[in-house]
Amino acid sequence: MKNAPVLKLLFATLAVAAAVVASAADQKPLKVGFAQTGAESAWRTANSESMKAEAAKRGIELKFSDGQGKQENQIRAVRSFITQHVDAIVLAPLVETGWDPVLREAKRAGIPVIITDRTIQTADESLYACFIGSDFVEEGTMAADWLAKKVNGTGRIVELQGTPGSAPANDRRKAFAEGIAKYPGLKIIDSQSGDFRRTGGKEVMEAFIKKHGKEIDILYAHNDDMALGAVQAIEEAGLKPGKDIIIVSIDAVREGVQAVVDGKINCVVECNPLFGPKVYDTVAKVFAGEKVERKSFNKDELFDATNAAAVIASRKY
Ligand code: GYE
Repeated sequence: MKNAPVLKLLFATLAVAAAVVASAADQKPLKVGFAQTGAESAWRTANSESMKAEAAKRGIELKFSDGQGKQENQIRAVRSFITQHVDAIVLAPLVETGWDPVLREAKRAGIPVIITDRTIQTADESLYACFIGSDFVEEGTMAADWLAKKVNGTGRIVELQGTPGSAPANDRRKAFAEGIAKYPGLKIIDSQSGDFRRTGGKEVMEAFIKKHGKEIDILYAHNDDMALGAVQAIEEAGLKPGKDIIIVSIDAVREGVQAVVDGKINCVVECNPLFGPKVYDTVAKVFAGEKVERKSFNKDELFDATNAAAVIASRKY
């Protein structure tokens, strides 16, 4: 056929053009909806910042929703992400239960959901793609082991719990209780929620001091914000935090580590909130249909009087 070379050239040109169009479509920025719990703590602020900054860096179109500490707000946000046809939904679930109906809606719409920060309980594990966060059980165990050593296995403990029904409050409570159970001299004499907030920690600690006075030897707080609020309450009661009352908490936000340096908190177990990069790497993989790890946990450390001063300058949150 006389025209064959011309046709060949034409097809080749068309193929190149099609490839260019396809790759332009590939480069369309990913649209991601992130349903955040709220802004209850320094940890949360750092987590939101990491998610926003990393999205901006990667040219991801991020729809950010602050749930203001209410599950119904987060459910509403997920629904609105579905109607906006986002490519993926990232959910930091306030509490562990009650997500199945809205996750089913996302699944029906073909939108993958990545659970971050806090785990959920579900009857159907296929409702979310994967989990990225910290191991709260490990954190509670680390706090208990450190404490038992510090106080030689004896002391009366008050506990400031996080948000009721949340995975970190549930896991940190249970793991700590199991950790100290080996020491008959360690007893939890009171335990209340301060909702992961500094004001909550201060108020509940004031009530603990009123009720138990000098009986309190130890405070275990599920996060630094509550511990820092409690430090204030302890000082206002004329006692010395870190000496009269031994304090162990979780997160290792900069102010928490600084309090360890200052001797007002004795130990902070780390819970790293800076997982924006890991979340978007995972979103991209899920979107491309690649296999991802079902549950992936950040590596966390522990800071006390022996190492806090050495790390304070390099803390990133
Ligand atoms: O420890 C606390 C925050 O879910 C791990 O929530 C997070 C916890 C964190 O408010 O400070």
